[in-house]
Amino acid sequence: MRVYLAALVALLATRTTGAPTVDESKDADTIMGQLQSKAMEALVEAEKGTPRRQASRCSVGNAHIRRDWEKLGTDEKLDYIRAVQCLADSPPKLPQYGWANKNRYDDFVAVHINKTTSIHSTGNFLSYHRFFVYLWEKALREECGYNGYQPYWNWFKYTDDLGKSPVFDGSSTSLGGDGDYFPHNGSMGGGNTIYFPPGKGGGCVTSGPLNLTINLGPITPRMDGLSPVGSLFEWNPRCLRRDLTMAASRNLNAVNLLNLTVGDASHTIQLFQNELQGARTDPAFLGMHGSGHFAMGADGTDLYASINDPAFWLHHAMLDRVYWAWQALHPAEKGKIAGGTVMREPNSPSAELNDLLDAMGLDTNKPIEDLLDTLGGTPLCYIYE
Ligand SMILES: [Cu+2]
Repeated sequence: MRVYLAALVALLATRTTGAPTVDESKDADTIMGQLQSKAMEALVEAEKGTPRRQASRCSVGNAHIRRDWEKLGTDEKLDYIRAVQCLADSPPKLPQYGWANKNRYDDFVAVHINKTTSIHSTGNFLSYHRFFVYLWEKALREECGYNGYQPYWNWFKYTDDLGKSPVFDGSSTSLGGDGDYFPHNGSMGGGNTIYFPPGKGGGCVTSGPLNLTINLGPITPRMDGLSPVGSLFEWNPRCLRRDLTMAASRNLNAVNLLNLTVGDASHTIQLFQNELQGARTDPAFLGMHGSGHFAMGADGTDLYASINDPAFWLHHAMLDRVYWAWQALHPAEKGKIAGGTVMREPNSPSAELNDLLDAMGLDTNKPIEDLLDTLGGTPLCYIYE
């Protein structure tokens, strides 16, 4: 009863002030934890007395839980890593397109490359990537026997030294460490407006348990010293490269998180998604999406083929976590979308809720509206912890 009352009081406070109250003096990780708790309270409250939810088989109580990589046990991390390697070692299932997709992981890479200009800076950016991470999680589980759910990279820790992050520390329970040293002149983000000096890597990832040969891309690498292939689906077998870049990871901070979730950029879906993607009128702002990609550096800077880096999935799960929390805390906006259908063409036709998200054979296509509720059961049923 006490818990219920506390939740109700918190919800009423949220409703009356119009924005959830968080202690803005705290660090980003603590603020995200507060937002996470308030999001859960709001979801529990919203479920009470909602006929659709009661009829649905999915509820907060039985939803799958996506967790911080750091919070997984050793066996859980090893199970995830094993399943990623399994997809990379399995034959492709989408041979029909004639792409250089040589394994099952490459199927996802090839679909992302193919869809790039219709899933970024568009009205389906958030829903498509949510769908995509779900399909990846499903493949890990159903095709490679992974027992858990998609973990996320908690951006807000180790921003000053990504090499200490359990995701990137190069240990046997990481997704590999920094790339080997490769002399270069840094990377350019934000449409060549933002300069990132070189880190200590830039070359092949040789540490950690994964043994990946990547086959597609790079298409638009932003790191000096990486050359694009001549065509989108050319076969270019090589190692995965990283250049852990703290000048980018430091954008993943409390000021930007607060702006997105309780501040000026939190009020509408359009403001929220533009801020998340760095589509401000200020071109020198990268947003959290781009900041995470440039923090990985090297292959991670390639809008088309950054998915070759297995940290892509943990980064996009974290983006989805922020979106999920924002949705729970902005009930009037959570079912809306905003934006066009072609990248960098604001005058392209508007995205609509019944537009199909094209999985290109990875799964059946789904309308955007089916992906807006992670507890909707169509097909999603998960929460973040
Ligand atoms: Cu993408």
